[in-house]
Amino acid sequence: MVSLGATPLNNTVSTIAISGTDVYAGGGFTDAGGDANADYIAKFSGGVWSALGATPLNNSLNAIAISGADVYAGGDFINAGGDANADFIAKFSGGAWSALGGTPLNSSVYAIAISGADVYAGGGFLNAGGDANADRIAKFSGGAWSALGGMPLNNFAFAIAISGADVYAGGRFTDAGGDTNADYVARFEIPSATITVNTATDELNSDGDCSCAKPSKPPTPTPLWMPAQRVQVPTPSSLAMRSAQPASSSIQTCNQLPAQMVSPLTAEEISALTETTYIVRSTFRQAPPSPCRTST
Ligand SMILES: [Ca+2]
Ligand SMILES: [Ca+2]
Ligand SMILES: [Ca+2]
Ligand SMILES: [Ca+2]
Repeated sequence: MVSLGATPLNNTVSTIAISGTDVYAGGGFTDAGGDANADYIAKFSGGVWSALGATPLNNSLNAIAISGADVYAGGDFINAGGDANADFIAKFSGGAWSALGGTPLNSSVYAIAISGADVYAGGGFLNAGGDANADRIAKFSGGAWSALGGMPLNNFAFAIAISGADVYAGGRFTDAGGDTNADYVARFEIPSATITVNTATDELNSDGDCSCAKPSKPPTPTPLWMPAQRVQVPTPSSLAMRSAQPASSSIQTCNQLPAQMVSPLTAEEISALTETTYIVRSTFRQAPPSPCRTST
C-alpha cells in the first residue's frame, strides 16, 4: 500500500468512487491536501487533493456515486454549497453543489446508487419528497422523490446496489415489503411501468422507433410495410408476465397492423423489456411519409 499524495488526510474515509483517473473520497476528514475547502469530500487527481467547489460541506460524508460528470454525495451535511435544500444528499455538477429537488431530505443518507437517470438513496430519512412511504430508501426521478413500490423500510438502509431492474438494499430493516424473510437485505424489482408502442397510424421508421405523437396523415400500409417483415410488439398479457403491476402500465399496440405481422414475444424478449424499450423484430424498409417523426 502507498499513500495518495504527500499530505495524509486527517480523519476517516468512509466511501470512495472513481471516475477515469480521478479518485473521490468522502468521510470525516477536513482540509484534504491542505485545501481549506476540501472538507469531508475531495478529489485526488494528478497527484494532489482538491476541493469540490469553493464551498466546503459542513459534515461527514457516507456515500459517493458518479454518473457522467455529476458527483452525488450523501451524508450528514446540510445546505451543501449554500443550497438550503441540499440536505443530506447533493449533486456536484458544473463546479457547484445543488439540491435534488425542492424538498430536502430530513435525515442522513448512507448509500447512493444510480440507474440511468434515476438516483436511489438509502439512509435514515423519512417521507422523502413528502411521499409517506419513502422511508429510508427512495428514488429521485424526474425531479421528485418517491417510494419504491409504495413500500417503506422499517429501519436504516446502509447499502444499495442495482443490477438491471433489480435494486438490492441492505441495512438494519426487517420484513421489507411485508416479506417476513426480507430481513437486513432485500431485492426490489423496478416495474416496467410504461411500454408504449405506436399505433399503425404512427411512423415506423427505419431505426425501429415507432414512437410518435400525432400523425397528420396515416401512412399507406402497402407497399411501405413489406409482408416479409414481422414486428414484435408487447401485448398487455405479455406485459403482465413481465410486471407484477400490470394495472399501472399502459400499452398501445400497433392495432392496425395485419394480425399475421404481429407475433407473441418470447420469454427472453419479455424479460429484456424495460421502461424505455420495446422490441421490433425487424424494421420496415421505408418510413411512411413525414411529417410524423419520432418523439423519443
Ligand atoms: Ca476546511
Ligand atoms: Ca437545509
Ligand atoms: Ca413514512
Ligand atoms: Ca423477518
